[in-house]
Amino acid sequence: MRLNEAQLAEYRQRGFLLFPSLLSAAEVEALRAAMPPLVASDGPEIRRDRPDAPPKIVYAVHATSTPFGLTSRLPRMLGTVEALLDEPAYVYQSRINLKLPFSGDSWSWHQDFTAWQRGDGMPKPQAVMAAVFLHDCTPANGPLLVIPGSHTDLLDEILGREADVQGYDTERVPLEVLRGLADRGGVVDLCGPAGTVAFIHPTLLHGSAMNMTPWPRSILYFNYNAVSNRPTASKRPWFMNNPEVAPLAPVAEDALLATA
Ligand SMILES: O=C(O)CCC(=O)C(=O)O
Repeated sequence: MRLNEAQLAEYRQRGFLLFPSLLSAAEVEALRAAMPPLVASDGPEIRRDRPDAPPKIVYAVHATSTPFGLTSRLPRMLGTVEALLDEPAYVYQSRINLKLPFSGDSWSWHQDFTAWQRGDGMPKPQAVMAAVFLHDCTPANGPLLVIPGSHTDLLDEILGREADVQGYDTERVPLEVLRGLADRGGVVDLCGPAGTVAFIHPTLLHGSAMNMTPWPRSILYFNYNAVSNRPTASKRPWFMNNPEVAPLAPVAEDALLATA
């Protein structure tokens, strides 16, 4: 997909672009139909709160499921990412976050790049997080929340003294830092019908609240990295830091539907 100058400028300024219904209802249906075997499987790439609890995160779906793998390579997805990065890309990490009815984790404010740099030695925030809504995202079911414009303020620099903090342990982000960024940029909930896709800068502050509805809220994430930006360390397993760093080749725009 081609992006025009206004869209590129918006991404640079606000740190995200939202495309309602970028995937059709039939394409979303094909992805949802591919979910049961993934959710029923077991192994380290499936995260649960307890051994008998339902999965809350399923990693590496681009590698373990053909429909999800094809989706990561649709020109609408990959072409948009490459336009934002201005270079070829690969999927560094993919996962489905299944926010369960009446529950689901809430995610405190964080930048994903912090974890990728500390966990895997990703050199630069030359990456894009693509969030594909597998269910409608509404204010009631714990949609992604973002602080527009916050990607230009690297929290690691603001919090230089906190360099030992790992992963998503961002609870200690001082409230005055968050308040300053939110006062400036506001807080926006990314809502839209299933099939909507948000392309998000990896240093944009984001989070989400719990799902207060009786229905699931699943979001599929493809975290694309520029091929020139491959991580320098591999402390984390393959499903978090994909060792296959060759540039992705696009498939036909109807490739996902052809599997249905
Ligand atoms: O899926 C969500 O609600 C939030 C996920 C998130 O913030 C993340 O994966 O970085």
